[in-house]
Amino acid sequence: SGMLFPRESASRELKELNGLWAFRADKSPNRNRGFEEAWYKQRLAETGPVIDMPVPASFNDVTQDATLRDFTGWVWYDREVHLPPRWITDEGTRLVLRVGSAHYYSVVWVNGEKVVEHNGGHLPFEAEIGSLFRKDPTNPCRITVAVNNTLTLETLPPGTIHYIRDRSRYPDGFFVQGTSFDFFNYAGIHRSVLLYTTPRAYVDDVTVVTDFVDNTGFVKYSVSVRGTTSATLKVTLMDKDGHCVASSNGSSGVLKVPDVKLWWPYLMHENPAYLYSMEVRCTDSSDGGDVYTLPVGIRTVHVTTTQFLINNKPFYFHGVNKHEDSDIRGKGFDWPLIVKDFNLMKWMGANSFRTSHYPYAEEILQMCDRHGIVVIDECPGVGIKDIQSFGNASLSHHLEVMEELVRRDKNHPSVVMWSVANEPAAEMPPAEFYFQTLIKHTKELDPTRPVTYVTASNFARDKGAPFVDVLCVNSYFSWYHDPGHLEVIQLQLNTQFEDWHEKYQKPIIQSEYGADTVPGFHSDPPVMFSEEYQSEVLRNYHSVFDQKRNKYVIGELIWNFADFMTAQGVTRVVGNKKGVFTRQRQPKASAFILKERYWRLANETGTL
Ligand code: E9O
Repeated sequence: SGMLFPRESASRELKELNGLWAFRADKSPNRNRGFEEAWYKQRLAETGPVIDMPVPASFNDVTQDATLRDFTGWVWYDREVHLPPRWITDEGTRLVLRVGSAHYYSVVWVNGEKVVEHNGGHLPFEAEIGSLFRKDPTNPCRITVAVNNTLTLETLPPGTIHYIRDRSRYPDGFFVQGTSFDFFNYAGIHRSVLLYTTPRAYVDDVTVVTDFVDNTGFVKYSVSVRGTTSATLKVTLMDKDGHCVASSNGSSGVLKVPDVKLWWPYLMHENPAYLYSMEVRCTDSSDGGDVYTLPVGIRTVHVTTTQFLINNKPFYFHGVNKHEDSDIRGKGFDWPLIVKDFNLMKWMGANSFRTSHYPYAEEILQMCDRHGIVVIDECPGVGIKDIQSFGNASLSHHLEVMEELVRRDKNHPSVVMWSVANEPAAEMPPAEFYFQTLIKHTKELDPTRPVTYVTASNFARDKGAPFVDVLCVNSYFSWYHDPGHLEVIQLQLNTQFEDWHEKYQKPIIQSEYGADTVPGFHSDPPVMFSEEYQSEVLRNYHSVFDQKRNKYVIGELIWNFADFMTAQGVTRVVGNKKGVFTRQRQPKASAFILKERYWRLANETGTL
């Protein structure tokens, strides 16, 4: 089935269940008491002590409980909802419960009955729940969600659990959740939980693929309808003013758009991010029919051996890598934070970002569609370092995650490329079959977008690079290698580009570079962790980008947009400090360097 973003319409109602839920972490020795005692069968508050927990939010940073901050295992949420009676009594209404994301493994019950389970922390899942109420319309609706943040070598991202049984040195039950990725494993219900209705016969999925020739745009669409065999479909494409520009009947077809206004990245065109609305209306004899409206941007993406083309014009990525991360809410969805981040990206002239290292909230991609910011959409394949994570169980889960990701994000004009992983151990022998299979599968799911993964592996030993469309390379010259030696950067970066280019003849994005910087640390001459050092690292990288960017280097994405939380460790001082903004979104000196550079690049390469 599809996973259309829930939207209200003449035929669809929606009720957000955000706010305070009851919450209880299962701290029993085997972390399994909640299942043994079937906590889902009653109100959570009847099973033992509960606390208030905001949804959406990570649970880690909102309490004063140190054991909850670093908790690994099952946590339980519940709340009751009052359903509008007509949602229950009207046989023609279909009622769906949807979770935008919960990290990592979730089980959901409604009034004690299990309705859905989901494996994976960054993508939505839903269940039809109307039938549970039809028997007894007086039922209240109690929703229970159990979420487990344990990571294993078969999850994405992978992790390991180490039990330490030395009772002379460690307390009873001591274990460590290990990870090999560099961000804090925030957990909980991270995105909106909501209920929505559709008619019995409903629009289940819509797929659009766009193209243009001269002044004519083409929107190839296909629609799947469920709950009926006799529906008639009407598809109408409207411009910004609501005027119909094309229409069609039938579950698939091509809409021809005269005088097309293309979707352009901002900074590349004076009228960027143009969105049409595609109204899909299905009418069934038995009820009033369903209406779903999808924003559609008409644009094309192509990759040559040296260029990344959007609407056949070369596009240069000057942007950032981000995280979903902030004080207190952790990875929880937060509109003020999102709007602030977009304002900062525009302030600095960033035209693109990578969703390092997992799929971001759909609302963020919708912002990108509307603002003309280009996205490399990355799946949670980060920290794949252990050979076991290249095994069959991992691969088949990874294929499923790509299916879920493409299903969710396929219609966003802002999404121009899929990234299937970040810095995997791509030199290991099984990496070849793994990435060949994964990339082939992704291209079958979506033949219209290029596919990459981000490598930190050596060009000579990388086993997955032959299969990508664009090489995305991370490097940290003068930081992890030759720390303190700014003078090696230009030589080593030149060599890096030439090596990869010579071997593969593919366009290259510098997908990470940067330096940890404690805001307010100053030093001249520059030393590591000072604002001056970060600025110098950037200047040195930039001078090489400038030599290569009209050749085959097609982009530069700073690591990172903002400081972010990580696991505790001796190389991290309250998190990773490679942000050009602090975690509170205030600029370091480097932010001004990027701002100047990105606006200069926009003026040179765009139409401004
Ligand atoms: C992935 C990102 O999530 N790339 C990392 C970033 C970092 O700041 C991290 O936050 O550490 C860099 C990978 C560095 C690999 C080189 C290791 C060399 C050890 C000598």
